Amino acid sequence: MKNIVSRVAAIHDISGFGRASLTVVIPILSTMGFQVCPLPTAVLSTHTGGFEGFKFIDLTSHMREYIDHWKNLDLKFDALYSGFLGSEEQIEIVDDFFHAFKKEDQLIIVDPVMGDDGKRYQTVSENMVKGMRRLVKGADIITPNITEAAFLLEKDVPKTVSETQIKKWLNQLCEMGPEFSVITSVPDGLKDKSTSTVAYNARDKRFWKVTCDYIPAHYPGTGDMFTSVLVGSLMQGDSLPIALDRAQHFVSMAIRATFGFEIPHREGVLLERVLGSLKAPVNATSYEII
Ligand code: PXL
Repeated sequence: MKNIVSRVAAIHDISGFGRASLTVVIPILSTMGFQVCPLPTAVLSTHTGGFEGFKFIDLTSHMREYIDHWKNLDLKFDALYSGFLGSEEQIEIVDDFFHAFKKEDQLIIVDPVMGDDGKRYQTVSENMVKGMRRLVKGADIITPNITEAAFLLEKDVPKTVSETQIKKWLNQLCEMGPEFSVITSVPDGLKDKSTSTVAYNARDKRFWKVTCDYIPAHYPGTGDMFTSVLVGSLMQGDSLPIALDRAQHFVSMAIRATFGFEIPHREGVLLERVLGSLKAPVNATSYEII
């Protein structure tokens, strides 16, 4: 039987403080009308971006039994969506999960969470980066930021990048397996006051770009917010450029809602202030074809 409310398996960590991973994935996708079923990869007291001394509970040794229970229940998911993984061994576990739960008319999204600003996150090893290159092969959509795209393609992280170069990267990412590749936080070579999100649909060979004014602030968790809105929007039936537009504008609005306050950046953006806007009809259309 078809799921009455479409269902997403969300393979991410849960960080108790700091608005990242499951604490943003669940509210966003629930608000957009989907049932979120978490498959937690790790439990942390806080995310790792800007906090020291956090408690990190790796759930690797429990995941296969957790998944076996879902297999026994014969659960069906309309989307499989992975993000932050807790260990190198989880690459194989998640890949096996994708194969076991694959079905027709389903989206598989891998957000290859590994780092930002040219650096790996504290818990991400070089072998996890190698593993992520394997995991993305089985995805329909991947959403690295510019640092993660460079890691996947084994390139240096660029300070600026031309349109020709970024199109080449998007193409190379799709050659690894996915049909859609998206790169976020792309520094604009011409206008140093803006960053863009770019995307490529390998089926119809079209490139898209959404540009936003640069706000001089970096908040952890905004990548998880971006991909969650993108997933929700595609599941609602939007096209790739509209989904890109909605996701980028939602994150920009969340950053703007936060930036005027003196809140430590590591606490993340004020998601609760902007969540309701996801219920509004689609009205953002600033994407360009490149
Ligand atoms: O937002 C990505 C993310 C997810 N999970 C954990 C993190 C981060 C980024 O810092 O530390 C635990």
